[in-house]
Order: sequence, then C-alpha cells, then structure tokens
Amino acid sequence: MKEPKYLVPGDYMADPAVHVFDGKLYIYPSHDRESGIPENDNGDHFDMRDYHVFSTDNIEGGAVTDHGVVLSVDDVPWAGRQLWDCDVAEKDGRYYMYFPLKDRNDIFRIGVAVSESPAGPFLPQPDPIRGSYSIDPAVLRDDDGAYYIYFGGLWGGQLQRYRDNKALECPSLPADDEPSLPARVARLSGDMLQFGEEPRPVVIRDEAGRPLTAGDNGRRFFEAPWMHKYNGVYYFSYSTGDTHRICYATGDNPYGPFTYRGVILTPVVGWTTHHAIVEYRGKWYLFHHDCVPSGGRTWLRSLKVVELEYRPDGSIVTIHGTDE
Ligand code: FUB
Repeated sequence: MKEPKYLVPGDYMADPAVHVFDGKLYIYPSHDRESGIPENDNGDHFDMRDYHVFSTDNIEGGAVTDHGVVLSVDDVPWAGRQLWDCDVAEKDGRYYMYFPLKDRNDIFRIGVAVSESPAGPFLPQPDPIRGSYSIDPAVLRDDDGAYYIYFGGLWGGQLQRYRDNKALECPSLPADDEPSLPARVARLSGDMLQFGEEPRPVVIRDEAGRPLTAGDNGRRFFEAPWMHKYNGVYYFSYSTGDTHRICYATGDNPYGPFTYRGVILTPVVGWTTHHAIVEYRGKWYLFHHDCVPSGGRTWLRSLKVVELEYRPDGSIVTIHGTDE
C-alpha cells in the first residue's frame, strides 16, 4: 500500500494507537468533534468526550468495523474535560486502556479502564494512576513480558509544569540552549493499574551524544510518544509539535538514552501530527491523521494509514505529509 488511505471517512478520528490482538488490527483513536471552543495554544478546542474502537483483518482494502463508544467522559468518576490520545495493552486476556483526561482542577491525569475484550467497552478505575500527569500514554509490551508506559506533551499537554515528577510552583520551558523537556517512561505495575516505579526521563541525544536542546525544535520531543521494536532495536518516535514532524530515535533498551535518527513524516495539513507504527502480516504501517477532509480545521482530524519502509541499516524512509 504505497498511497495513504483514509480509514474512517464518516467521522473525525485522530491520534491513533494501533495493536494486533487476536490476529486483527485494533485502532484506538481520539474522537474529534465540533465543540465551538475557539482555538488556542492550550488546546481547549480539542474537547473530546468519548472513544470509539475500530478493527480490521485486512488493512489494504478490507472493511473497518466501528465497535461504537467504548468509554465516555461521563463514565469517569474523576472527570473534568478533554479525553485526549489513549492506548490499550493486553495482559493475560484482559485489556487495559490508558487515557489522559483533565480532572476537576483542570490538571491532566492518566486513567485506566479495563475490558475483557479489545473492542471494549472499558470500565474506568475510580481514580487516575497515582502520581500521573500530562498526556499521550503509549504502552510497549516488551519481549520479556514487561510493560512500559511512555507519556508527555508540552504546552496544552502540561509537561512544562513538572520536573522530577513534582509539580512546579511556576511552570516553565527550558531556555533554548538547555536540554529539552523529555517524555517520561515507567514500567507498569504487575496489575497494570499503576506505575511500577517512578517515571524516568526519555533522553534523546544527537550523533555526538549531547541531549537535544529546547531550541532544537525541529528535532526535540514535543508530544505523541510511541515505542516499537524492529530487529531487536527500540524505536522511540514522537511529534515535534510546533515544527509539525514525526521524528524518531533509536536505542538498545526501553528506557534509552536514544539517538536521534531522522524524520518519519513531514508536516500534514493541520497543527497536530500524531501516529502509531505497527507490523501486520509481514508489513509495517504508519497510522496518522491530517485535516484535509475537514478543510484544514485543525480540531477535526481524519485517520490515515500508509506503508512504512526501512532501509537495510534500519533507518526509516521519510513519508511526505499533506502540507507539501
Ligand atoms: O488530540 C489532542 C492532542 O493533539 C493529542 O493529545 C496530541 O498528541 C495532539 O495530537
């Protein structure tokens, strides 16, 4: 499949997380809607209220099944507003959805909801993960059976409000020549419901081994972490936010440090860019979104998929987005 394909033409879906469960591809997107809230740097216009799940056993032309609403903001006891990008992991036949949501103090926390089926519905836990903050959880099940949760996002994602897992009195971004704010990673607890350890920084270094700086906004982490493995190598990919790229860095373990490798996806139409990378039936795919169908309305995004190619040295061939 060399040409990108829209997956859910009848609705606005974004921020895909994708996994293979029971031999099928399951897609867990954010569900965009027209809320009428004006656009701002805080992301208030992304006022999503529920999640749908989609599945297919033929990504190259087969039907994509919509399993309907699987979790709604009204189901979450601690909910304030804004259900942003989620992810789902399977352990021992149970499915755990990790979702960012603002609590009643307008602080993003990460909640967990549980299901017996990858297609939901998901039942939320009474409280968010203890010590959780910021947005965009993504879970890796490593080959040894350990689960790692990656998370974080700047600006509206509130990561600049924290250092060393503690809330700051005054949120701040580092100066341009200081190390950029990293995503975070933590091993999950055995019951999948809490962090199993204090979250650690996901450090990305340049070819010379120096951490990327905050001013290096063409390469530094902004939001949308995703982790996959290819030929035993850990690929940490992410959005650069205000430069609108999906970039990647590689390492030899789930915590890093990772070395910056390049651009996976150049800017798409719309401010945000967000993705998942998954192997299915021997091919690799990049799931992502853009705002072409909504005429560029940045809060109404549409889900897409395109094949991803690796070179023999493990580098990824750059895909050109719709903003070129
Ligand atoms: O969907 C809301 C936010 O937009 C996500 O959490 C970010 O990754 C960006 O795609």
